[in-house]
Amino acid sequence: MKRLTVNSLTIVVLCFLGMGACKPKNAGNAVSSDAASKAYVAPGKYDEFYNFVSGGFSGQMSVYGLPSGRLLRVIPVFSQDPQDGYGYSEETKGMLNTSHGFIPWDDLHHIEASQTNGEIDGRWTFANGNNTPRLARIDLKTFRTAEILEIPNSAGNHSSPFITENTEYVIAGTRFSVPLDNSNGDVPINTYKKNFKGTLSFVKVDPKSGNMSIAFQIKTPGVDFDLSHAGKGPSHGWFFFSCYNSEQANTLLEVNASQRDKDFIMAVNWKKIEEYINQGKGKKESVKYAHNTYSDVTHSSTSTIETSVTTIDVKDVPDAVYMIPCPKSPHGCDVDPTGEYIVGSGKLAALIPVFSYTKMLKAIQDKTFDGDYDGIPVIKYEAALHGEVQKPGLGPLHTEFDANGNAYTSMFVSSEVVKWSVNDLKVLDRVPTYYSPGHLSVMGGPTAKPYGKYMIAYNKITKDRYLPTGPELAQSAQLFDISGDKMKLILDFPTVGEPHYAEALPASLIEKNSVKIYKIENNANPYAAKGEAQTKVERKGNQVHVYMTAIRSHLTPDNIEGIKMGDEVYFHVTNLEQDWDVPHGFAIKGANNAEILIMPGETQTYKWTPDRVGIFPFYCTDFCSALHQEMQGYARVSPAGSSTPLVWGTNKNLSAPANGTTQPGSGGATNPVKR
Ligand code: RUQ
Ligand code: CUA
Repeated sequence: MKRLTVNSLTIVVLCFLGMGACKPKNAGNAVSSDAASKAYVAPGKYDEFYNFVSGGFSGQMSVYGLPSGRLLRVIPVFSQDPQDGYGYSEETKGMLNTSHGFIPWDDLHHIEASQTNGEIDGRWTFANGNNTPRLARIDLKTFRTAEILEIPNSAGNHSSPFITENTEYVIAGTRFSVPLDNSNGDVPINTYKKNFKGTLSFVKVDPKSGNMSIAFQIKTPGVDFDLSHAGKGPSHGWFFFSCYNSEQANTLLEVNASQRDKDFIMAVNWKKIEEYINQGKGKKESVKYAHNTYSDVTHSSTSTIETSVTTIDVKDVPDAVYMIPCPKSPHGCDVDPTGEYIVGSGKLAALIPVFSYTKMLKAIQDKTFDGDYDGIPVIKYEAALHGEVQKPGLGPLHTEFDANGNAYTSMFVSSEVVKWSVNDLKVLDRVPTYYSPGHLSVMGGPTAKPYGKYMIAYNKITKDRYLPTGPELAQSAQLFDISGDKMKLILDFPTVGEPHYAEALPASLIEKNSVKIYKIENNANPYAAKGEAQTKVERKGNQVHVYMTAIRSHLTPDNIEGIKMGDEVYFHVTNLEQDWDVPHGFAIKGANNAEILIMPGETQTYKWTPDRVGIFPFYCTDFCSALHQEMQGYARVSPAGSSTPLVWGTNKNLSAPANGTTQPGSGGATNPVKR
């Protein structure tokens, strides 16, 4: 038995270290036409589900209809997006502000949909920024990023943004332990064990507005937190975090953090910690982190630098935190729909341990401990264990659940998805995937009420599957019908970015809440022109502010003179349309900027610093009407110090034709435009 384990582990390690992924023989199985018809959604019909998929190193979130696999939209979150000017317009730049300044990129790994009573409620999705630790909230009424919160005392926000069953908290567990922000960080790296700490941030979500705030951070020993899930039902009040590097290595982790036979799942009784915090046991620490929100009324972001956070040391919360041993570098940490079973997936393990919440509680009560880890009681492995799934495959990563008591685990090394029964831990079915699956997503899989029906695997490597695109190949998604006993491949398609986690929402939850326009009368952007009569151009020192409007099919003003070298020009463009789906865009020649896209009733600002004298055409970038190509204009840039007066207008002669002199720039009155 022992020997077998060692052998399989050797294979696992070899696959991991040297060979990359093992490709199963029949992975290339064709999708039968019968199966493929299950993925067919007629033109004009909505998909039943929409899968919100992390973009990984693209920093964005993509939304695919399922079962069709049609890409619906890419939602910009942590990266600038030239498609709609997110992070380029003056109003949205603040969303990407951090304590390090403006950061136009992050690595988005996980998606979590807001829940009420353990069920998806269709209000928000959350996302983690892995590199410069951040949490984002996306408003599903607009498919826009509404809020980004930086996480202090953290580095690599990987164990995130998992939530509790009523969205009380969204979690941010640090991947890298580091010296905390207000300690002396100028220490030798090999003092890791002494100076490096982990943190688990519990971020409160306002039930009405969704606004996030850090309630408290738990300071932990210097392990790496990988993933987590909240308890639900009976285990509501607990959170479970997988951690690796319990060796506390600071170099060559692939070897040095793979020494111990078991790492841990950390079980955190957050209800109890709330009590400690309410009793004043927390400590205020000064830190610096950005909190950015976006308003649909001012159509602007506000970025605030927060300066304090409440921390509590794991040593000061007796009876609230326990360690459960979990074999070999656990990755996924998943809780079944009943809330009773906690599945730990050891990347280097040849079995899947399933823990029982009830047994864990009993072990705590009976103090069935196996010593402690840095002062945290370690529960005896067998005492918390419901059982092990034997020979599930190699390299288990993530597990999701259907509504019938089945679990689905992705196997990175043996490149397959394995279906097993949560009750008796028997393997029921296995299907090959094309190369190595990372996460998988069952519809409603992490909730208390899974919808089941489909499971989608997001694969890391796709050699031979798609048309070669040079050295880097497209990532792959594979959709399986799981309505029967056997999983059936019904579709595969390439994806954008590098998908990790994904969560699916029924179309019906999204459709009913969708915003169609922003009411122009509610527009509180300080630079809004709520009608052509309010358009104007103002000089303030070297700043030129253009209050511009857009309506089919002209911009007002569309002729502007009097801009000079050395000026910064701000085009504040208000879209006057009040019809659904009529955005206008704006761009000007030579601007070091992306376009901006302005929704009906909204104002967005485009900054341009002219670099030479001349005439600069600008135009609407969105094909908005039959006369969209006519939606254009000119800006004239004169030398610094020249006497060209500031004049503007649409359908108005700016220069006096008789003597060729320019009229004084007194007004932005626009001659009536015939439509
Ligand atoms: S991860 S492939 Cu960043 Cu969620 Cu597991
Ligand atoms: Cu407005 Cu094209």
